[in-house]
Amino acid sequence: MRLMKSLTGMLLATAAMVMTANACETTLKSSDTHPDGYPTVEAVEAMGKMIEERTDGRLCVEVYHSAQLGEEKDTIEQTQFGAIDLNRVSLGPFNNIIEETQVPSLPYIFRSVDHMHKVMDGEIGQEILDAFKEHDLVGLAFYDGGSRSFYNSEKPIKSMEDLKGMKFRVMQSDMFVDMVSALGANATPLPYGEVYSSIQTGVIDGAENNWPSYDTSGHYEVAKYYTLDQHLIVPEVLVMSKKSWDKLSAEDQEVVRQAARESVPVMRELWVAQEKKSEDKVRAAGSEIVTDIDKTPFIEAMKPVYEKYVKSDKLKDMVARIQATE
Ligand code: GTR
Repeated sequence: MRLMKSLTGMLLATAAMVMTANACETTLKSSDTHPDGYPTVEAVEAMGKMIEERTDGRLCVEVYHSAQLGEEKDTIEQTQFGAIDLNRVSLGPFNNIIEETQVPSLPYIFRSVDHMHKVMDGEIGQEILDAFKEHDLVGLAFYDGGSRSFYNSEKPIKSMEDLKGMKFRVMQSDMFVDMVSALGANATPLPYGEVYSSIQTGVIDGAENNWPSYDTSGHYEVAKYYTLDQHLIVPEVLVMSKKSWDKLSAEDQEVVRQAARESVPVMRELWVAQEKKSEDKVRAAGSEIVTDIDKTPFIEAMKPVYEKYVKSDKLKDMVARIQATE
């Protein structure tokens, strides 16, 4: 009897799943390099739930986490072609394609995460989202990426001098290559998925990232020295393929836009908790953290990067407005 009951229960559950699955006329494929449970993955899933509810299950979102659809640079191209509908990426890999994304990716442009939020939640953030349009993409929302700092397998970095001659992986952005060179080190642009083995085999000495990525990528296992120089507070972005966007009705477009907006506070809350959890975990695992670092020489060393990348009046004006944002 018990067996019959549980079998009936299972059948009903399966039928319900099939019905929900069938009800989705369109399932938007969303890419993320991070593993299941990471704040960005969860935030897009939360957005998907809102979309599904608000379209009575017609429109659904499925997140392909852990780089199942490829590394960021490639998934960006696939999103432009329409093979991927949604993509959650750092602004870094957009730097070589969309010049406006260089501005919030500039080293030390933001004084704090609060400053970054003020800028990206306001007019400047909207201008940057709008810039995606010309590149077959629709910019939907910005997520947090904390602040990025250097870690390596060799030694604790206590000053800029210690970076000299070391090899660091950067995201695939020319600006980040120049940033590392300006600090006296050597940069190797690599996809995220290749960083662990490259550190392990000594191809590079280290990389740079925030607490959650340093933890969940496992990089802390092969690069235990982490110095909080916080050279970047680069936001992350959720974009949609223009091709997929154009297939939606105006009402559904609005549902997607609004749900993306509402996923931002969800993401921020998850982010703060994850930063703490990851910090605790890597400290307990034996990472050596240098917190006492004078950032002034790092900031000064960035002058040539600003000179090279902030050239047009448009970008100069954007930088000035960011600096003037209280
Ligand atoms: C993470 C970011 C990813 C990816 C990665 C990287 O912090 O969330 O989107 O850009 O860094 O360094 O490639």
